[in-house]
Amino acid sequence: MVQRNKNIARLKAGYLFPEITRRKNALLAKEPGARIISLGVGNTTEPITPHITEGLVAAARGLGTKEGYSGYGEEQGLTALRERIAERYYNGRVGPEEIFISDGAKCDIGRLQILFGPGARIAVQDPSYPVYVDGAVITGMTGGYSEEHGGFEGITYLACTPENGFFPDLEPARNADLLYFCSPNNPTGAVSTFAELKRLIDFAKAHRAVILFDAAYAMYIQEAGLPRTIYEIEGSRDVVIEMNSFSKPAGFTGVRLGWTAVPKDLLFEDGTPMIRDWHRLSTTLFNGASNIVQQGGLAAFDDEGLQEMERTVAFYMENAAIIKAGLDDLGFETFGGTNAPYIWTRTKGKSSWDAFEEVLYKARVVTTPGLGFGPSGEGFIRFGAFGHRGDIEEAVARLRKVFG
Ligand code: PGU
Repeated sequence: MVQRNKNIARLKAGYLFPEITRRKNALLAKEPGARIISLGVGNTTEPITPHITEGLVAAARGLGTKEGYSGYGEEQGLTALRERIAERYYNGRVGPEEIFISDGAKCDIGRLQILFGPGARIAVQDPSYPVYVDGAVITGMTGGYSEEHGGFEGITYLACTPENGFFPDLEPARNADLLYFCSPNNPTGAVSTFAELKRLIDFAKAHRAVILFDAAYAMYIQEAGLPRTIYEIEGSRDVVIEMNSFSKPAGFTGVRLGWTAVPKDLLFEDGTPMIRDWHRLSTTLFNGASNIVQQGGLAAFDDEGLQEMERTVAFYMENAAIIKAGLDDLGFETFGGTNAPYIWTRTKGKSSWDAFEEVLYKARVVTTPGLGFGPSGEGFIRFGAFGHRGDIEEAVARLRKVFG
């Protein structure tokens, strides 16, 4: 018989978000009519805006014509799209030849683990998006799960708490090869400042590590004076790979489009440019994002598209403000929600799964338990700001009834 992949067997339980759906369905099985509002998984809800939709539709229609048809695309993605991202997003700090278009940030996080292989030692912010840790386990970078360590052996968890302003003490990551960092952060909603990212970069250089920077929520930053890409920090080009996504600003969670920037200055120990291996890997294991979708991305990055994305983000950020104000009124201690679509909420002493169950069963609102993001997530739950306005208002009204 075929042996089970021992790395996959090491994963503790199911992936966090399907587990939440399972618990929601358990309630629905008991009470088939229950009207549950989901503020759990960060899934967009609003229609794609008109100009971006038109980009998708025109591309799809074009495929049905002789002139508009195209097959396999350019290896790194549509040149026009890479040029537009280089110019309009990076202001030339990254060149089009350093951008790789993909089917989303999650998929690239997975492929990046393969780039570095099972020998790499990783450090993550704790709490963090579960794919960094689960992906590392699947790739064979870790040992088993240890209750004592509060996580997987071989992974360095860098606690991000209200007490340290959600910026970790980096020292424990001294021996790490890869530092996963996410800002604006999922799940805490914290945004790193220029000074903090400079510290991170200096640390990575001093210890010869690479930063894998997840900027999936960068377009949610509202305040001026905060870095929107880590490449705004000087000296970052030889130490950071940045991932980004159209999911949250353009509503492409189901459409699927993202990119990864790999500057030419990044080198492996033996002098090989990382971009060379990344090109080899991604052209071998991936055949490009859909040509239809890439045209949608191109529309998203022209003047009209950028304005539409700003309006979409503004809508979800109003949701965030409503949720945050509601929770604050009820005496919950909240973090985030001002530059990120997540409100990280202290559970007043309850365990995060107990708080999750309480909010689910009493208010019929789905959240995400903090522990699902790592050991330092215990004692918190995450509220996502994605939802129709009526549902957001209804959710807050229910929380008032239960906790008021
Ligand atoms: N990076 C971060 C930090 C994310 O929070 C998410 C989505 C992604 C990447 C994925 O981006 P794609 O471009 O759409 O692949 N996080 C959501 C959805 C859950 C999931 O499993 O992806 C969340 O609720 O945390």
